[in-house]
Amino acid sequence: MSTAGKVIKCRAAVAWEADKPLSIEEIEVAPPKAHEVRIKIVATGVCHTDAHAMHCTAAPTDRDDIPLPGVNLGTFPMILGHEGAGIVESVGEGVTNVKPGDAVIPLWLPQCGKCEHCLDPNNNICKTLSVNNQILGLMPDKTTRFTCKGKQIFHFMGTSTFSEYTVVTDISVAKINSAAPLDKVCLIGCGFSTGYGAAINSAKVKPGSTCVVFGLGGVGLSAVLGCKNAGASRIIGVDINKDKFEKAKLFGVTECINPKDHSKPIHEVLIEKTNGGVDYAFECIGNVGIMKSALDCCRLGGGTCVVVGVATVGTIAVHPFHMIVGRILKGSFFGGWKGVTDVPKLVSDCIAKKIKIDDFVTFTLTLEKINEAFDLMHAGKSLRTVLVYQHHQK
Ligand code: PAD
Ligand code: ZN
Ligand code: ZN
Repeated sequence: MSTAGKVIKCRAAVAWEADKPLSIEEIEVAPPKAHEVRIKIVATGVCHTDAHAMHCTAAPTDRDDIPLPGVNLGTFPMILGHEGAGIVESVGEGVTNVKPGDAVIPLWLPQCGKCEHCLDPNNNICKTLSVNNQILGLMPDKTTRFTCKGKQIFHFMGTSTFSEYTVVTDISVAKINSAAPLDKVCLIGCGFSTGYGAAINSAKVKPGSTCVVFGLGGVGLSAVLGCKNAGASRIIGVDINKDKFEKAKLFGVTECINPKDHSKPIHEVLIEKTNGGVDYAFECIGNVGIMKSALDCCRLGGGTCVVVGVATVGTIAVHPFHMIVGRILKGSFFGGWKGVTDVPKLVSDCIAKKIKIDDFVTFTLTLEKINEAFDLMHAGKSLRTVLVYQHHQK
């Protein structure tokens, strides 16, 4: 029996308040309104940005720091998750780009295709992100599609994939090849694309160059793969967890450094090792101190530091002379990809085995085990945990 136009009851992991484990609840998911799409989520990755959001106590409107566009940290109660893949269940009025049955990846960075940023081939930050109420955990009409125990539940990053069903806007959905393994390509929804694109699009790594990647988690190793595929000849991996090194080498890291093994600051170690500094440095941790180290180890006259990690506290203290001598400091949001047009291509590259996405999945769990996925992340044991939904309750 069709569920279109009806409220769907399903399970979701609800974050009721900060610093508490997520709780598995039965929720109600309202039908999609105009220009919205309801998706049956099949699988979702667990990204460190979800963990940041779980531990953020200040609501977006009370924050004294600059809010990250589209990322609603601290909007409790909410349903987290932004690295999912699923099948369109139904669509609202006026939706023409997808139809029920299509395989899709929800996008936390929309692509309206019409604004100046979308029309610029070098800009992926769609202007709608600043005005679509995603930062407030709401749909564009300022309401939510989720309720639980009579309470309104907020969305997260416009995707909320820690639910068996979710509702997104039609500019926040990429239609992908239905032959794709959804329990693997879900990682294209955030971590993989972010790191890989930071090297390919944001840094535009040149063949023969020397790169350093700080943080060898899912995002960092995706950056490593991007550097490797772009032809970098030396890729140095930096992490304080030495257990990350073996796997990092399989992805293309040519040498590993643990800052704990050195008495000198890490940027000095790197400048010495590379005879003057690296061509490209990627910060994939979210620590402002490491962002500074990443900039400091860049070579004079063009060494480029790309900030990828999300830092929820602090600022990068940069002496102007560091920039005058030609170092470049830049950021990367979703790896510079335009979701609607580029995500399907990345998925095709996975199907063609040009990208070995399976290598990033270290654990596969059910929705009930979601808190274990966060424990594995915090213990440094997982590259990515993917939750595969059972859909046995409706
Ligand atoms: P992860 O927890 O899997 O990996 C982080 C890695 O950093 C781990 O291996 C840690 O051991 C290592 N680490 C921690 N502290 C240090 C330190 N002081 N020195 C060296 N290594 C350290 O996280 P992830 O790969 O899922 O995400 C990494 C960051 O990227 C995180 O901040 C996340 O919020 C951010 C992110 N940004 C975007 C974007 O669009 N810019 C998208 C997705 C994720
Ligand atoms: Zn993410
Ligand atoms: Zn746009």
